Amino acid sequence: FELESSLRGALAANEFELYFQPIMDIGTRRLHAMEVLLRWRRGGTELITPDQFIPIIEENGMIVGIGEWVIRQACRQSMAWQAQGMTPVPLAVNLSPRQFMHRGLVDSVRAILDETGIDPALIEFEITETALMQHGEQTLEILGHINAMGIRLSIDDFGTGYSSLAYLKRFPVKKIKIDRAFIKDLEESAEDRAIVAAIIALSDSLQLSVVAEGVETEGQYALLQRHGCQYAQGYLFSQPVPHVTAQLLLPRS
Ligand code: G
Ligand code: G
Ligand code: G
Ligand code: MN
Ligand code: NA
Repeated sequence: FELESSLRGALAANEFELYFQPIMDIGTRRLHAMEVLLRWRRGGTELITPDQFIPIIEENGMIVGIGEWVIRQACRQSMAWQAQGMTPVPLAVNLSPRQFMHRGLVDSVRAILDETGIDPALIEFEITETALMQHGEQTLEILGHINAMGIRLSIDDFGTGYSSLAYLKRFPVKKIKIDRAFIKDLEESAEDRAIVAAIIALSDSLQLSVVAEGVETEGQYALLQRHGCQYAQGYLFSQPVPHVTAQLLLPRS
């Protein structure tokens, strides 16, 4: 409750910050994209992670305004890096279910693209399987609009919900992110290896790209490479960071 009341003024007080976590191309070990992760600098000092406040703002509806700020800020940041001569990489922004289902989403995204002038190919939205499965037809319509704008969609936390890859083919989705629960014990668990191998194989045949989340060890990385996984994200490469250097954004090829 105390958090909720201090959240009310947080946007106006400019207390939110974006962190960025690299998503690496496994084949080349180069940067492929970055996930945008929201942080709250409460009262200008204490750093609060999203698991502590996203559920609150998702419940009270503040996610809509804050989420719009995240999208706008990510677009502005990308344009600022480009103005500094850095090679842009796509930024993946998380959308929570309520944000995704909000009627104004498509219009506000369109306005942000116009206002910032960003190439929509440099923005991706991550949504969870659960959000996708909740509302059939309306979901398909919203995804269609987003896709038509040129923004790519990926499925976050894949494997934790109840969807199947075959079902996902109904949606204009290009990428899935295997939940870190399946990566954590990859080296010890033949079962997890079999699950991950199956997800990768089926994704390949459906022409979906695959990101493994929560990659923390070279052993996991080697296994993923051996199974033909394209992309990896995790502490092995970097934690989410507040400042992105030119070094990180080196040209990709
Ligand atoms: O950053 P961290 O690793 O603590 O993220 C925890 C959770 O918060 C993840 O599930 C992530 O998807 C979610 N999250 C992080 N940033 C945002 C954001 O900007 N918007 C939404 N809706 N969720 C976010
Ligand atoms: O041997 P292991 O328990 O890691 O096997 C787990 C699963 O991963 C099995 O389905 C196996 O066929 C698959 N697998 C193991 N090694 C490879 C590999 O080098 N390439 C591919 N594509 N699959 C592998
Ligand atoms: O649910 P989503 O995938 O959007 O959230 C990403 C979350 O995973 C963030 O909270 C981020 O800090 C966390 N994360 C990223 N890489 C790793 C990792 O290698 N290990 C663990 N344990 N968490 C990670
Ligand atoms: Mn995510
Ligand atoms: Na995830």
